Amino acid sequence: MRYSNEQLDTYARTFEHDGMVLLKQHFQKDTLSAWRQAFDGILAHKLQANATAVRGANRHYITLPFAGVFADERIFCDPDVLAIVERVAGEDPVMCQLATDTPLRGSTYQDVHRDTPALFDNLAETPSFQLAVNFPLCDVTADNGPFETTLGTHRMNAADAMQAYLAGEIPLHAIPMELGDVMIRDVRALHRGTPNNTDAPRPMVVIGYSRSWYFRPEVHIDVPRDVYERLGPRAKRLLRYMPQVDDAGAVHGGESYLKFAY
Ligand SMILES: O=C(O)CCC(=O)C(=O)O
Repeated sequence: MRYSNEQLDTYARTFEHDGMVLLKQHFQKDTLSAWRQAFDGILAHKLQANATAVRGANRHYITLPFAGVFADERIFCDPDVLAIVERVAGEDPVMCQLATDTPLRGSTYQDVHRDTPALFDNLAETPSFQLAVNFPLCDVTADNGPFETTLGTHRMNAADAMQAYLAGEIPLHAIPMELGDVMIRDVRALHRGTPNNTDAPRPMVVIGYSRSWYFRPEVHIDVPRDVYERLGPRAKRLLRYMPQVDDAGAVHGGESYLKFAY
């Protein structure tokens, strides 16, 4: 779907106010089903090898390979998503993360948290600089671990936001999602993962976009050189700071990547 400029402006205004927007039925379900099929193999392998980052009991953070179905410009260069990202986080953003969060049965409530500190301590919060674009690889219901978030805390001082949340002044909202829905959020908003009480994993993809000048040393995407060569100009530009690799582990540096690695 392509939104009009007016619709995109409305989404951007909602984002500024709430810290998130939900685009209903935005990505093709058959595309996401192919992601799910490929992800299930990765999940099984990573769980067996004990090779996930654990984000709470039975809750796994797993990066996706930038290859095959996952290196899909229709997803990470989606013009509507990028138009909203640019409206709220400035032109010429950087893509820096392609990963998944998956609670399994036995997962619990996470502590309410932000995903990044403020840019400047003790100052009123700045405009957005780090966004997560989330989309599930299944329907997300009350039973299988809906993401819960506060609204509006992305632009509050972190301590004030936590105090207001603990005082019961700012509620959490569960965000049910259908396969195909896309959430764009400012990662400073207070939020938490919730328990998956079903036997089916609940994978949620996270694509990270940052302001053009913002570098996140804790995440990166290894971009195979042959995959990179086949990408269009917009995709190459988004990935300009990501390392290009000839094979797993062989890093040859993306444009200007090394200059930030201090
Ligand atoms: O997967 C989720 O629902 C939330 C995960 C999360 O917020 C985190 O791990 O930081």
